[in-house]
Amino acid sequence: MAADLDSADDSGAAPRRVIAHVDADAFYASVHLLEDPSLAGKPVIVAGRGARSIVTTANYEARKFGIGSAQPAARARQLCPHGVFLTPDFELYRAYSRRAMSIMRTYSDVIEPLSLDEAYLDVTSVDRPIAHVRAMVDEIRAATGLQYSVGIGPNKLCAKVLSDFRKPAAFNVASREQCMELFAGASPRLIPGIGPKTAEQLEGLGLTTVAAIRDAAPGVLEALFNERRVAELTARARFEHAGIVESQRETKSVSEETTFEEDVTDIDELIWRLGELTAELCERLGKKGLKGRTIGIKVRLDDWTNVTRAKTIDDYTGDPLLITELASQLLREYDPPRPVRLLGVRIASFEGAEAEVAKAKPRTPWEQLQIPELVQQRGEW
Ligand code: TTP
Ligand code: MG
Repeated sequence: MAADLDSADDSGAAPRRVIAHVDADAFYASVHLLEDPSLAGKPVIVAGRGARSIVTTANYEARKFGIGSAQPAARARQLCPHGVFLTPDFELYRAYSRRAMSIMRTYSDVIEPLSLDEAYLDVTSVDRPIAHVRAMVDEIRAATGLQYSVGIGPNKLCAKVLSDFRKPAAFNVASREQCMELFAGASPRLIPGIGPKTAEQLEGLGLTTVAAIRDAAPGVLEALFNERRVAELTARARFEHAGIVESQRETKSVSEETTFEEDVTDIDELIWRLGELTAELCERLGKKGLKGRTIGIKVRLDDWTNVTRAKTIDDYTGDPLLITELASQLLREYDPPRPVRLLGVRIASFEGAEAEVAKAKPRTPWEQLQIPELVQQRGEW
């Protein structure tokens, strides 16, 4: 059965793997519920306070009212006036995330956190990977109260899609072939790497399901996409993915941005705000021990035009005064022609970045690992 996991395995093109993707259920909302048990059973919505704020997440009680991430908070209030609306508390989320991730690290050395509540783990080298991951989420639940949904498959793509299937408290294990079968009729939007724009283009071609992309007649996809993209889309529809779990993700850039309550036109005010953002940015840089030499700004105008400008200097810096000065120069040079809705500052090209990548390279020799029977455990779900 193990040989069925991935056709690429049979050809020897890709090493055999067992990848898990774990994602906390209604993460921010769950944290608030754990901190305040009196919220149990109530619809809880986490959103900012400002007029333009959006919903970051809502618990499953609130989702029954049609509330979801990225919805305007005002709309959520209409949909669920009796809901409990809370403002985000990132310190608290980070604390829960740290505890959960530190338990994960005791279960696998090869772990790639994607966000506070989400990570890939490579459990190829474990004897009984399914039981292992089950024990891990049980331990996290016992220690923190957080419930994670789990997907386990032969690659990151399968694992990711599986963890999102039948949430909350999902625990899905499937081979690549089973994923193809399971999600054949699903919208292409389900597949990471197929965004709303691509999905619309695919719909224009009459391809409204994952299976339709996989089975598209030769030339159909080529009408809209270049050769490389066609190969990528077809591979994704077949749940093929060669990416490895990157246990040490390199920080490529650090940025801070803010959306104003009211659009700002005055350049001096913008520069003052840039100074504030840079101070926060430098604090984060300091904590990470990073210095960079590319400084950039991001400006979103009131008509949603997005503009970025960047400049690379000779020496690495983490100095807020210097960074503010360079960012201000970029802003003055651009001279926003319309009121500004969002302003951001970014730093990249970090000192020692190349050395960090080199250090991250040596990984478990996948080729030597034996995969236990994954598919046979199907009875678990
Ligand atoms: P998700 O894992 O996408 O969502 P979730 O954990 O709230 O719910 P699910 O049960 O479907 O996994 O995101 C994790 C957290 O990231 C989420 O709790 C809040 C935050 N977030 C935002 O701030 N904005 C967003 O648009 C999304 C999707 C998430
Ligand atoms: Mg989540």
